[in-house]
Amino acid sequence: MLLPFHMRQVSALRLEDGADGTRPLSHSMTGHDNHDEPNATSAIPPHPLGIRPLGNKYLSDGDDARRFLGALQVLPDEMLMQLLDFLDCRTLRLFGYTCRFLFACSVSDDIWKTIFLESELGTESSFKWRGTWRATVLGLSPEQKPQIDCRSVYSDVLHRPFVCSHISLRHFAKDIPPVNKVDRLGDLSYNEFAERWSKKPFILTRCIQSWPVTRSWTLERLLSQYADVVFRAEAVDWSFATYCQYMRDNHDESPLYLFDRRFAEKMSLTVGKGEGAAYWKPDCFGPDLFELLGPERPAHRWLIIGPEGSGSTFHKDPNATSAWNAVVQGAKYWIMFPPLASVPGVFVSKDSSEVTSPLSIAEWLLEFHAEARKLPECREGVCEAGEILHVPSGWWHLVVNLEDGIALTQNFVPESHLGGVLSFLKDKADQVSGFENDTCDAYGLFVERLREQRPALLEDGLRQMAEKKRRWDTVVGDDECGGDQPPKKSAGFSFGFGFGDGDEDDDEIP
Ligand SMILES: O=C(O)CCC(=O)C(=O)O
Ligand SMILES: [Fe+2]
Repeated sequence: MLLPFHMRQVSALRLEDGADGTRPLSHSMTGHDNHDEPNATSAIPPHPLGIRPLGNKYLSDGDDARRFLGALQVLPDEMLMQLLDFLDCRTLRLFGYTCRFLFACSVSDDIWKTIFLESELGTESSFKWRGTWRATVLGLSPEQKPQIDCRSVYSDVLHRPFVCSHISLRHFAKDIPPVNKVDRLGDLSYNEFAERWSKKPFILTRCIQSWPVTRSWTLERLLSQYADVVFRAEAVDWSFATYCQYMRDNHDESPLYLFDRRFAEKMSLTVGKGEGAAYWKPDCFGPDLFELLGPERPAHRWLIIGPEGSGSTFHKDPNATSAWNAVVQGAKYWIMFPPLASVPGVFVSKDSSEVTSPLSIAEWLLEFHAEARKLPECREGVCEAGEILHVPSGWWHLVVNLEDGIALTQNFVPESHLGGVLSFLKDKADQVSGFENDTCDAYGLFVERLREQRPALLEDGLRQMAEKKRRWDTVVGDDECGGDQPPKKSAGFSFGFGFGDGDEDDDEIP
């Protein structure tokens, strides 16, 4: 995964009804909703401490807790929170006891997550998860929740994460405009894939039913079989039992996502057709050219488990690979854009090595989903349990779990994308990822293996690569070519987005 550099979008919330702040938000923050329709924010409960969005302050004639901050009043809320990030656990608690506003800041669970990760607990794989990072660090029981009345605290910075962790994500997966819908097919042959589909996203509804895991894996069964197996979930390595406790009882805006690439070894699974196999790669995607690298291939398969609301923020998959993602339990909403599209709310550095997007999936959905789905390049779909989705090389995607779920994913290099992968390995060597540390020339290694085992294909790939470069140079002129930012469309610009029969060239640009 290409990890984005996150940037929190802080925008003012609209005024909330109800002077006591105990009523749920009654209207959307996006301003696009019909007031009679339930929307993403209509079921949000009142904040447990009574914290309210900033806009409420201007209609209130009651207390304003911010006035008791003393000299710290000059600092905006964002900066106060950053300041608190520097405090250790004890100082943070003491600071929180000095006034109501700082108390509200000091119980923010994001700060406690950092404290957890930096403490000894952060390196343990099994411990008691207590519903919040703060309760877990401090060993608090459910009755020991913070109880201070914070109804005089008005702050978007403090209220917004609460909104984001309670919005209805299903709302965003509904009413997909027909032109946006990702194609849904039964199954495909390799020839059909190679000829028509390798550059398009699609969902196969009858492809993975024969996998043993499709019939046998549920979260409960995995828990009974693998409770003590330690899996990677972002920055932590937790036993599956611990992760399940977390998954069932957390209020994080971006829940920790279990994403483990050594799962087959850890669970003693056999992958690939044969006696006792748990699952195998579907035939339709054909040969995976990175298999020529044998044990030197970069990381390519992952077990993905997460609660409702977890998922992946906008990214392109590593090394210009394509991918498939099979849902074993749950359902995932996908929103995708072709390689050259500008995705609303996602900013890419000139060489595309850095991606800046809103901190959380919920925040992107609230701020940008309505605008994004109006774009002609947008593709959306829900991949249900028993279905598998194809992500073509270079496509942007954001994925969110609509239910607690299990998925298996694999990245691969189909013959039709060989030129794009070779270009990436050669021209973006600094962005190549997933190889063992001692592979410093991934391009050289891949070319060598292709030359030994598939020489004709290598010639083809090198031709594709040279042709791409020639066309790119013609369109942008030699010195303008700094990365793969889409060129400004001009009369002479001729790259398609690949919505025809799939043979337009919308690959990564050299
Ligand atoms: O299931 C998901 O969250 C999507 C995973 C993904 O996009 C990836 O592995 O690159
Ligand atoms: Fe991905």
